[in-house]
Amino acid sequence: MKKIGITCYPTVGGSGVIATELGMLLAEQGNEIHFITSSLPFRLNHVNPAIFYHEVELNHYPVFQYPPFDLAMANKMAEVIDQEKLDILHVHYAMPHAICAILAKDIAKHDVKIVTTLHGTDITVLGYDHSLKKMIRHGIEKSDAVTAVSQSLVNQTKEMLGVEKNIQVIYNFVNEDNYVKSEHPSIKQHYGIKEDEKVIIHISNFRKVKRVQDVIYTFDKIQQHLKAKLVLVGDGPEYSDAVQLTKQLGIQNKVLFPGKQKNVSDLLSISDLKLLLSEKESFGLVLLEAMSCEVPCIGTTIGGIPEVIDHGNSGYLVEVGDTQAAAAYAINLLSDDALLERFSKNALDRARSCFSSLDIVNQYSALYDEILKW
Ligand code: GMT
Repeated sequence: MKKIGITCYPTVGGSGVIATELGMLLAEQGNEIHFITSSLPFRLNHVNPAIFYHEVELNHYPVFQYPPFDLAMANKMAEVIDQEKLDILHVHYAMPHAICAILAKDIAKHDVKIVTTLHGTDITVLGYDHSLKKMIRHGIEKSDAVTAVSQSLVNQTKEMLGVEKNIQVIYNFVNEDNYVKSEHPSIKQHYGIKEDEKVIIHISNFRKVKRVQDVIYTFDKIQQHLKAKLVLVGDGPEYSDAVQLTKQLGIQNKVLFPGKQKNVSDLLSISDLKLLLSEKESFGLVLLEAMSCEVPCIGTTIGGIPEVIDHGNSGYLVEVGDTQAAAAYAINLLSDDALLERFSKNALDRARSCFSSLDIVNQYSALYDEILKW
């Protein structure tokens, strides 16, 4: 049994989901898990006596222009390391969590090993703010072990930061009990989707990098050839422009905006195809969620997406911005029932065989065991 601290962004987002699901699975395997976060991780829905939650509280002192959240986080980490005698502190993101963990390790009396998982946004941040380069590099180099969610992210990190450190690829996973295709005839009815209409789905936080407009342009071309509805799940900065574009194209009656949803597997279960046409994506957890629910995907050739989608077998890859190619693949797939069925089955097989939660959790456990020997 190991005592493992986990820090992540607890709000909706792939990295928070992975960190939380990992914690819950490690607890099921007999470890003691201590989440150290600013609020309760949104996926933390299991009652398990081996799971603890330590909230980072922030006091507002009038002397500080900006509340020192990262220092409060480091302080809480140090407290938990000493009180609980943590073996491992596993942080998600170098910035700021690895930096907080390194500071906490310096402060704490009890020795702890730091594992940092990179999810991609550290590298995206660098694109905007190069002054943070040394800080991110420090977080990576001072961690006892570093993992990244795709080989592409390893290459990008090494290229942009010039780090020598070994970075191990440990892919993302989904909880197979939650992401499974189920029969929901009534959902289609509730959303006004007819039986003979194909359902195309996109799920994201509507940030610019997700290129939601490309999804809409692709759908516009698809719906000119076959009966279909587009379900755009999520919310974020590009939401209003996305709504506007559907009106401009005159397809607003064919596009649904259900907003943020908790049970996306129910919506995936009524979907025939998933589109993720981002310009940056270190992995694309939503693709794996779709594949696990037997939904083939069309994604862009960037970042880790080609490591998830097996082009021509479980989905297709297109260049960023090539909505023509995305629509052509979609029309071909959605017009051929036998092909669609084969792709759906292949998507599920790939999700279960290449990204099995048990395999991934075992890879993290093996890494913890290895660094604890040092
Ligand atoms: O993509 C986002 O906006 C959210 C971000 C996050 O922190 O969850 O996603 C990143 O981590 C996910 C989990 O590893 C990956 O599936 C996403 O591809 C990655 N996003 C980017 O690289 C842009």
